[in-house]
Amino acid sequence: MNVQAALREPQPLEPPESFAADILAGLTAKPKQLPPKYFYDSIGSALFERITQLPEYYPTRSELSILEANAPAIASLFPPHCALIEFGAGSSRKARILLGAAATVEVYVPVDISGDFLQKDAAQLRRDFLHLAVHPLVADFTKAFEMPPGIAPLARVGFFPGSTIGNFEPHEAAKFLRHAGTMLGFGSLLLIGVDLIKDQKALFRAYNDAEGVTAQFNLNLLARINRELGANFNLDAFEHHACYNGERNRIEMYLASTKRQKVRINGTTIDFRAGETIHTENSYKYTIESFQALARGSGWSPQKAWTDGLFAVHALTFEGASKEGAPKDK
Ligand code: AVI
Repeated sequence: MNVQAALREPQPLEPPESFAADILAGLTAKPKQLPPKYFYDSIGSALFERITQLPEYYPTRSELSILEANAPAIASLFPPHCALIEFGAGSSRKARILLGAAATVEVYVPVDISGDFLQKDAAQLRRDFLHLAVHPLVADFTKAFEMPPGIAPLARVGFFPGSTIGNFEPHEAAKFLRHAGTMLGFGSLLLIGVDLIKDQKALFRAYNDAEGVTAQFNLNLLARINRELGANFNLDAFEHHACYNGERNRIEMYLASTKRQKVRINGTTIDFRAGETIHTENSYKYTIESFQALARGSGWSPQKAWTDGLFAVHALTFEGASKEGAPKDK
């Protein structure tokens, strides 16, 4: 599965009941909403891969070119004898740029919820980087997981590309950053890709591509519910909507019912009004400064940010518990 997203196919770590329960909870909530992590079954992951190649979807190209143009400067921040831990690895395309530039990385630990792709990719990496030990880990990287014992003596560098952090609500993003600090340890380095606030037309186009791939990606969520839960969504009676909310600095994605209709899921009937929406995703955008402020509040000290004006790659070092997160003095 060739995706960089963190919010991907929940199997095999999440039992199917939790998919059904989450879908029913979301569709009976007011207003209706569905968790974006369920976009990434194998069809959704392939559609996301196509999104990353669309002319309108600049983030992937921007991030790759920032990493390529600045690889030596980024690598100069890596400590000697270190392990590179990638959160939500998918394909190692971006990590390869770092691995090619940073000779001090001894172990690469890609962490992803989907094991198949990780194993295949690890075999190829071992052939391409002969000095490198590769320890793929199948885990939900938003929760605590056990690091491979072999990396205990090594310094840790975290890598979280793709602006996946933008799909978290800001409080969840802060929580993830604190968690990453705990997993990586005091003084560790984190490289994180974050999409920038920009011209609203460019943002609108990136989520409303002419070919309609983002619409297919969004609608695949309903198709997945039909496939896996035997539901009867009529995909022709729902439309993809994506708009930029300038007050909250986020793209919001919805599926809108084109008419009044009923849908059956697992023995439950869900009513839709004409025009009623299901909120499927937020994609938050930050300025360099607003992201650095979020990072500081989560215990990270900003070192440097590289940008092409559209996207930013931040280097942060972990300084420990932030004021909000720190245990109270007795
Ligand atoms: C994975 N994530 C960073 C993408 C984004 O841009 O928020 C997901 C996406 N949704 C629609 N297009 C791409």
